[in-house]
Amino acid sequence: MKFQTALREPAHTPPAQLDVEEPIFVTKPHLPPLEDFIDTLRQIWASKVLTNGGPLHAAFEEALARYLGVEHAVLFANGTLALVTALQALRIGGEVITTPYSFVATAHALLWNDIKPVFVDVEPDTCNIDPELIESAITPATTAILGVHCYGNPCKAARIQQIADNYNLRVIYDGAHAFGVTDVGGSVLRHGDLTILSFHATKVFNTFEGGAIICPDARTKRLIGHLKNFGFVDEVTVVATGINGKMSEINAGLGLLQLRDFDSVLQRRKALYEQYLEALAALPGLLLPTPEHATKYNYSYFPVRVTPAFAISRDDLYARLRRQNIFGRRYFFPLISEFPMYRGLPSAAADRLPVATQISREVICLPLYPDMTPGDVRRVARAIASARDEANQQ
Ligand code: T4K
Repeated sequence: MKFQTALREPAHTPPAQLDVEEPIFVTKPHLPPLEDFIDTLRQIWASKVLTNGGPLHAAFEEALARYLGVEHAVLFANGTLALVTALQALRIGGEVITTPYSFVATAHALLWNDIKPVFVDVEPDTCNIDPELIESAITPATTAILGVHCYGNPCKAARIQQIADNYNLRVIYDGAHAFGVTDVGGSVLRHGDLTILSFHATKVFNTFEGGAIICPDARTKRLIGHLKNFGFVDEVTVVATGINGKMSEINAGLGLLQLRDFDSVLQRRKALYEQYLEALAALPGLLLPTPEHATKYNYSYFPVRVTPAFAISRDDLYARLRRQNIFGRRYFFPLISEFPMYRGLPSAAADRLPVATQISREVICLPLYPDMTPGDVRRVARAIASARDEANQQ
């Protein structure tokens, strides 16, 4: 993805309506028809198998791997537990090189494992860890690189792997935003040693709460299976201090229905995304996303950057939109490196992270979800244009 500059100056934009309209939130989860889910609930009520690897769990795990085009998936209760467990499965310790531009769970998973995060800056076009800055952050304590496919934009995985191979490091990807994304060669989830997914309510693909680890071989899958189930191998054998990371039958049953709907969800997201690009193209100073690194993209977020060339600041625009009942989100502000448990780290200094700091001060993710209407997109675009016009007239 690259942020692109608008090329045209707009004609006069009519002011947004003054009467308060329905709220538009940054996202609204897709859900299958309730009757279909009630059928799933009937199955669960009949079987009384609620969790611990029941039939819906098995079916969803298999269907998921097939749909995503990966070797193996291991289901989890959420993406954070999946990431904590992925690090344990690879026995990662010491220092891990990662990005400050992500949801805080990315780095929290390191602290939960007593690992020291080392932040390196991101690339301006993808918002992902800049591979060319990784080498200078490597120390004798470095064990791994933790990349994030931010907003679903693929990391430069080949370059990252090359560096990891040179220094004998493991590579883990936080693919919480990257459900269904492909690059040249297939699913982006195939990269690295392990990749995690999140199926949280706010994600492109949700199971209310949920997550997964994508892994390349059956042996690792078995190990992760033990780690997410207290370390149990059988009734009397515990091989690790595992956690309870299991996904329940309700979440897995919902996942099966969501998989069935996902292609049409993507089509609707794509149409709205393209409508945004068209509607906002005429606003100079507003940088729009172009997801050009994915061969198939998932349209998970619509991040715009409000640069100094725009009439008002990001925070002013954010506040003005809120007054119009439009609730974009500043994903990701503050940077992870600015939170209290990270800001004392030498790698957290803002002058070492100039690109991430700037993007974080400029970004707003605009509302984008499959049930949004073209009228909603027009309303958001109109509100942005009139915020700018009003400021210009003041
Ligand atoms: N790595 C990355 C890169 C991530 O982005 C995340 C999660 C993780 C790891 C961890 O995965 P999980 O452990 O969560 O599986 C949200 C989510 O809570 C979080 O899952 C997500 N990233 C993060 C980017 O965003 P908030 O604080 O923005 O959520 P919230 O509750 O303010 O919701 C935003 C809007 O969504 C609401 O205004 C309305 C709508 N919404 C939300 C929920 C929860 C609904 O319509 N229904 C709902 O049930 O954090």
